[in-house]
Amino acid sequence: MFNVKNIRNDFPIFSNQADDFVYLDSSATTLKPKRVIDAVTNYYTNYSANVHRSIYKMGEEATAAYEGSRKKVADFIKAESNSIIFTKGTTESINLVAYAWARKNLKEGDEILLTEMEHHSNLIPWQLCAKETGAVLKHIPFNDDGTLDLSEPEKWFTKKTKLVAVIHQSNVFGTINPVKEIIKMAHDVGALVLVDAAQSVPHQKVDVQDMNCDFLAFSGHKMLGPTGVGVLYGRPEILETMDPFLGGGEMIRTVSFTESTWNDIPWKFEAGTPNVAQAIGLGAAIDYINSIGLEQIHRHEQELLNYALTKMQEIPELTIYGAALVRGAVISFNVENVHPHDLSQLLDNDGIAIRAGHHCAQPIMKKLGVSATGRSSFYLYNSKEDIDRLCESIVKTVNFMGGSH
Ligand code: C6P
Repeated sequence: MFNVKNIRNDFPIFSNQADDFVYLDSSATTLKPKRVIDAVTNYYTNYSANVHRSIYKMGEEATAAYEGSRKKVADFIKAESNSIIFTKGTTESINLVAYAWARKNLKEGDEILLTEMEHHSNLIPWQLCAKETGAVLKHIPFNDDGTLDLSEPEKWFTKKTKLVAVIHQSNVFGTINPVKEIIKMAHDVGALVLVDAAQSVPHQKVDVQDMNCDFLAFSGHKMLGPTGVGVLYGRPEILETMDPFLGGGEMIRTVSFTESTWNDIPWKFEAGTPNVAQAIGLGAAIDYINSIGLEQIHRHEQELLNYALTKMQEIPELTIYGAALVRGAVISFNVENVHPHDLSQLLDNDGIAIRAGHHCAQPIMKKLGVSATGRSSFYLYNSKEDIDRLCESIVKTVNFMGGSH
């Protein structure tokens, strides 16, 4: 039985905030269960050695825990361990591909295909890369309901398309894009595909074999893990052909003053002392998610999403952006005549944390004709009562601002 009350007991932050604290900003970052905090503390308290180089018991313990986490991540997305690179987060994972794969493989006139609903971290690396290589950027548009307009695939997937980089679940609309279909269309024209899975891996089963993507990027801190750790999955045969991203210790096999040779994948891409504690914490986060069950978490979130959509639609002054049928538990909205920053502040007075802003997706805001939106996002520790509190507080704000209620 999925029991939110028990789950909340696993998150120390609920004891340290006010009793009526409601956290609805898990798309930005999630709260951390005690198990993750303990795993990080345990590493620093009991075996805080460097990895891959310390030939003593404590060092071997640290290496085993670090590499053990890699295996947990690999199993979580149905990949092989050598295809899992630890990075700082989704942003660094995408930049790694833009530097270590794209700059080597793209030339003038090649096309990088993105969508209009990308997060800045899946836009800027490609803008920088296009400037340097002469590659051309194209963007699949989104419809009014926040779904991708894939009605004219031949317009987007051409012989010139060399890389498709697409968001799996929108951090603004919640839309879950048909990535399998997109990957098939990309592969049919010989392009590789990077999936930005920052908002999907924490909330639904992602199987890279079944999806058949070439790269997949996500962040530990959005899936109950520590900040400062993320993942790049890369198809091993592609990773083998790539040059390193960063140079330094541990990513080499031999070094002279003029020449070096590289370590095996994935270590070729992990220069210097890695984020050992954070990676170990991410392993603990995956253990925790598995102990609850990702499918159960997903079902709970979908229930919350449907409940929230129904309740929020009852508030006439509220506009919801995005109406995809297949979507995750995130809702962006605006309240008539209330700036989202003011709304967020007023909700905060009632102990409710939502995000307000452009959500690192300014092109989406521009197309919607707004400067910002409010956004509430849900995870396993949220309840229907949280949503009731949100709606009550929104209505209170509307009344305070002179609305019709
Ligand atoms: N979105 C949000 O509130 P980092 O910062 O590297 O961990 O993740 C970047 C990122 C990439 N792609 C998507 C789809 C994302 O949602 C994010 C992070 C947060 O929506 C912070 S802006």
